[in-house]
Parts: sequence; C-alpha cells; structure tokens
Amino acid sequence: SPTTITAVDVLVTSPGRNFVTLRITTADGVVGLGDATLNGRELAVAATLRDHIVPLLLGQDAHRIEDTWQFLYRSVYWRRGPVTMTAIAAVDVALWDIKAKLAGMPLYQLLGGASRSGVLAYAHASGRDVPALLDSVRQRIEEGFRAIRIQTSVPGVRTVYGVSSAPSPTGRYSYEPAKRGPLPAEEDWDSQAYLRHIPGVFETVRAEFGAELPLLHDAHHRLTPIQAARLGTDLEPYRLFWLEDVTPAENQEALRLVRQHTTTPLAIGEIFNTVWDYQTIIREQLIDYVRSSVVHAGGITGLRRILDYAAQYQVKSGMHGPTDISPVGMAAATHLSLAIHNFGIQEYMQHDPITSEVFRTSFTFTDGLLHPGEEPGLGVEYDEDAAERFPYERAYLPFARLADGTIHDW
Ligand code: GCO
Ligand code: MG
Repeated sequence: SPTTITAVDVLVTSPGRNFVTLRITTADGVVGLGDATLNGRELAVAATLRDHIVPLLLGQDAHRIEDTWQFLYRSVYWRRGPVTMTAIAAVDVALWDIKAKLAGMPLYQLLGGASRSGVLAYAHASGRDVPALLDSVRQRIEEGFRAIRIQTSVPGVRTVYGVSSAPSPTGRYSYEPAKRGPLPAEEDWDSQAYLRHIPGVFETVRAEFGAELPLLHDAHHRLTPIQAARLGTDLEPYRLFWLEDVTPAENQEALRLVRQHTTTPLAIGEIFNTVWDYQTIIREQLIDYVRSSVVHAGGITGLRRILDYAAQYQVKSGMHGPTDISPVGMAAATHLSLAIHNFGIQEYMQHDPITSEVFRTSFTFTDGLLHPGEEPGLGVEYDEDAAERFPYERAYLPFARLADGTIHDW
C-alpha cells in the first residue's frame, strides 16, 4: 500500500552538538522525522534503532501509530528506560509527521487544533557573577523572552551547572553542558554554599526586573529533601514560576517532605520516561509541572498520556527544551504544547545557529511565544548533505564531586 514503510534511516550528525534523527519513508515517498537524541549516550539509541527496531518497521503501515507504539513497548519485554523510550519516541514522532503530511495539516491540527495563540517559552540566563547575570537577563528580554530561568555561579564553587564559562564560537553566550572529548569534565559542588547564595541572587533579580517577570530556577537534582524544603521556603518571597528538580529524580516520595514545607511551585521529570515515573507525585499533587519532553518520554503518544493523567490533578506541562532536544524534538514539543489544554510553559534554550544548516524549521518565536507554523507535518526538513559535513564527535555530560572527592548528583 502507499503508506507501507519502505526505508528507515538512523542519521547521526553534529552541527554544534550531536543529534540522532530517525527518518521513515513510505512507498509513496512521504518522509517523517523523529528526534532520537539522548545526550551523552547518542550511539546507544542509534544502535537500538538500527540493530533492533528498523527491521521491525520495514513493511509495516505508517498509519498505525498507536499499534506500533504498543508493539515496540510491549514486545521488547525489557520495558521503559531512557534508551528504549527515546527510540520509541523517535518512531512515534516520525509516524505523526507522516500522518500529518498525508492529511495536509500541521501536526497540531491532528492533535485537536490550537488551544492558544502561541506557546509561552522561557529562556536561560546565567552569569559568573550577579552583574553578568543581570546582563544576561536583559539580553534575553531584548530577544523577546517573557519568562527567564536564572542560574548563577556560587562563591567558592569552581564550576556550576547551568552557567556558561565562555561565549560559543558564534558569539552566543549560552550554556552547553555536553563537552566534546575523550572523558567527561569534572565539576565541583557544595550544597551549603549554594543554599546560602541563591536567595540573595533572586532578591537582586526581582529588585532589578520587578514583580511580574516569570522567573524559574533549576536545582538539578542536588539537594536532600530537607535542603530542598529550605530552598523552596527561602525563595518564597520572590514568587518563582517554578523550582525544578530539587531532589534526585528516582525518589518520588522525597517530594512529600518538600511539599509540606513550601508553596514554591515544583517541576520535575526531564529524566523520566513513562507515566509510571510520575504515578505518586501526580496523584498526591506533589508537583505543579511535568518536565518530560516528547523525545525522552515515548513521543507524542507517550507524553500525551502523561499529560492527560496530569491534567486530572491540575498539573501542567513544562516540556524540556535544552539544546540536546534537536530542532525536530522542539518542533514536536511546539505542536503538542499548542494543542493540549494543560499547557504551562515551554523551555527554549535555542540552538547554535550552525544547527540550522542541517535542520530547516518552520516554527517561529515572536513576542515571547513559539508557534509551530502551518507547514504540513512537523515542519522540519533534514539536509543530509549538510549533515555529512558534521560527523559525530564523542561528548559527555559532566559529573560532580564534593570538596572531599565524593561523587555527587550532577
Ligand atoms: C534543563 C536541563 C538541561 C540538562 C541537559 C542534560 O533544565 O534544561 O536540566 O540543562 O542538564 O538536558 O542533557
Ligand atoms: Mg533541568
């Protein structure tokens, strides 16, 4: 039939950073793209797709999205996990791209149509000291952002998550955690120094930019429950939009203690991959925002299931959108964010300009809002010739040690 899958390609490229893309082609020549990028473990997903999943897709009907999702989820037997769920996500998104192209509609139309005029996006601002941070916030506001994530250095700590140390080759002063090279970079950490420093930073940012600007912060899984409760309480005067990943992600119960102590809204889940990771924290209303991306939580199909569950408990979306979500993943996020009812906010870290030599996108960013555009499907094209100019380079995320050498959560 015309919608039979006749080719599936796993494409690895590194325009500015590594990306894995799945390309599915039907007998009629309709092409769908899915993002399969798992930062620092890219080739594991590429191998799962190439060696195990591609043979299962050839000859199948591209229209059967739900059945394909269930087949890939249940037939693996070893369910869940980031590698499997990222691979499933890439297939799922590529099939949605094909279905929307065949329908002649932008994907958000198939997902129920627009629920809003645009998708509120937040940017990253960071600085090695407070004046540099304030400059970074100003720059983001000038770029049009209406919500800003604040990360800053901590006195006495050499390198801190979320703070850029140097401008990129293209001049953009942005933070990129994955470092090319044979070994991961070692960073250091001191939770007490961090807890002492951060509230004053937010006090200064609020004093400078006023009460209305939505401010976010990411604690990147580093605190114990009682430390997280302290931070949430200390930040209450500054009315954060959210405080993200305060405790390590494995322990859902940890958030009970945090929640008892603070009204600072909580977000978690960028490293979760199924609804089961959220079971307790959504049912007990321990969080306010779901951080999962389309890419790491089983695609449009997987993430929509999580968000429908979340909606029953007034929990909203806050999809992960760092540079390690490729333009394909960002496009999918924008379509889904436009369509769902319980949208909260969308992270938009912005790719290095060189990335657009490979990925041609049609989503737009205007006055603080993302819009997926009106191209049929996802609205992303992959330039294979350009991609070949940027071969894969091994890159690792950093890890952290305390002053006495103990490994800490990064
Ligand atoms: C975020 C994230 C990222 C991650 C990165 C790891 O909130 O955007 O925490 O910065 O660290 O995606 O690959
Ligand atoms: Mg985060």
